[in-house]
Amino acid sequence: MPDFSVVGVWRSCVCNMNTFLYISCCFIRGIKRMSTPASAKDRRPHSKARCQTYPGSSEQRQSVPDNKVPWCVEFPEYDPPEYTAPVVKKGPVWADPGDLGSATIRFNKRDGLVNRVSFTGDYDLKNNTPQNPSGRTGLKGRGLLGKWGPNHAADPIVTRWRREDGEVLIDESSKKPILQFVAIMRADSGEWAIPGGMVDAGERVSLTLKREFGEEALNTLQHTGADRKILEEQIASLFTKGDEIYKGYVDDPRNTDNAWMETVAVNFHDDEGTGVARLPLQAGDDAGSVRWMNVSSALKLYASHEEFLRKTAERRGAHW
Ligand code: RP5
Repeated sequence: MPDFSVVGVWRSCVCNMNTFLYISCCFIRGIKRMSTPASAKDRRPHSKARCQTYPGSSEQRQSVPDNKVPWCVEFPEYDPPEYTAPVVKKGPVWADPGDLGSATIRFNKRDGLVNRVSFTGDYDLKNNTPQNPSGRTGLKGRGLLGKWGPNHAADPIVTRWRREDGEVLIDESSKKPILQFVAIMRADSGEWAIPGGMVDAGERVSLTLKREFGEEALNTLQHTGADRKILEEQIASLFTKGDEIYKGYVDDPRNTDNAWMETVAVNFHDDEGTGVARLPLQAGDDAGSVRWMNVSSALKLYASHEEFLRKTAERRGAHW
């Protein structure tokens, strides 16, 4: 029997209001997602960002089922542990202060030299703490990431055609030419990856792309004089023209509920195979190894890098 008392009517209003807010939350997030770049639209729920054991530690994430990843889906038992790696807690120059209460950080803005704007649109703040735009990760804090909110990186995808005796090789099944890209083995996880890196404070992305490629794949830091000049000229010439492949959130295992990776991935293609394609690769900086790797759906790479290579193959009309 309906309760028409003042309390009853009030309860019913609050209850309906909650339902209304819940539906609105999902609807608004849906609209927000629809207005983000196409590259971010077709993403599945992040999975590497929910890896059980946090990288470089023994910290365990709370398990988050696929359907509970979006913040707008209720998950009353959600109470993830908090973890910030000791190296970040020490407060190196690239890290934010740990205590957000006293810090004056301008989230969703360019904050001095630090870019705190997300490619996914404005992210939510809860108690002045950024909320991962891709949803729950099973861990609070910053983990290994220095910045609260987005941590910006750049990924140079350097490609050439696979050739034998000067002829471009065609894959027998797809009848499409085979693309190769410069891959590095990450020293931290041992996984193969694009030689990307973090955008330094105030640095232009175009410079990060060149710098990271030079340091990790050609070991430019260890070269001096004329040698280094030649390498830098070759890189500069290839990197004058690139095709943007992806811009947005990265499903990185270091992500947390409050800190995550975003990147701009750009393809630099040596079509004739006469420039960077011929340079001797040499692993440097935080790369354990480097090599030209065939591009195909068999690739198993770090974070979202397989996805970036799939898009590159599509753009170049190459075998996948
Ligand atoms: C990934 O982490 C990005 O796509 C980029 O490749 C990389 C940047 O981090 P570091 O290599 O500098 O650790 O999310």
